[in-house]
Amino acid sequence: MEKTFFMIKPDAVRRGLVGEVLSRIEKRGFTIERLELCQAKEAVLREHYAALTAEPFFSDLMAYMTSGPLLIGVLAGNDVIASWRLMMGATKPQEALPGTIRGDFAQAPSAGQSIENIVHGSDSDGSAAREISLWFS
Ligand code: IDP
Ligand code: MG
Repeated sequence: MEKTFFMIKPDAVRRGLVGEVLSRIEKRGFTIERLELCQAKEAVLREHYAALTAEPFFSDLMAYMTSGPLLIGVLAGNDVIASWRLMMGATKPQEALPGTIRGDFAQAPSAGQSIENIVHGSDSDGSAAREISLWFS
């Protein structure tokens, strides 16, 4: 069974959207294999987002992801990596379709703010394996 790593980001926890997101996962029929509330450590986040360290928004991203507790977890199911990405919607909330999590619960940031977009999901087999072992080692 395919697995993916997912997060319910600090904005979602702060806004009381944890139940809503988990409910969508359950209704879709994916298995929640692991789930943990934590405060993300900066070193782990740097590793997680290693491909983005040169981006101009990287420090805003770190501030966002450490702004409060978040949930980390593992989902299992057929084609769960791509399916969960579709459920999440596009990275930029203004491009995320209604019906997706980001399209229903997030909006474009104000100028100079980070994109707060509720959820994370691994983007490939390789990322899923890497992220699961990084966060649950
Ligand atoms: P993803 O979360 O849809 O996989 P990535 O490109 O991997 O998108 O970016 C990781 C996270 O970094 C995004 O979810 C978002 O929170 C933040 N981010 C991505 N691009 C931008 C940007 O252009 N400005 C501000 N934050 C961004
Ligand atoms: Mg990504």
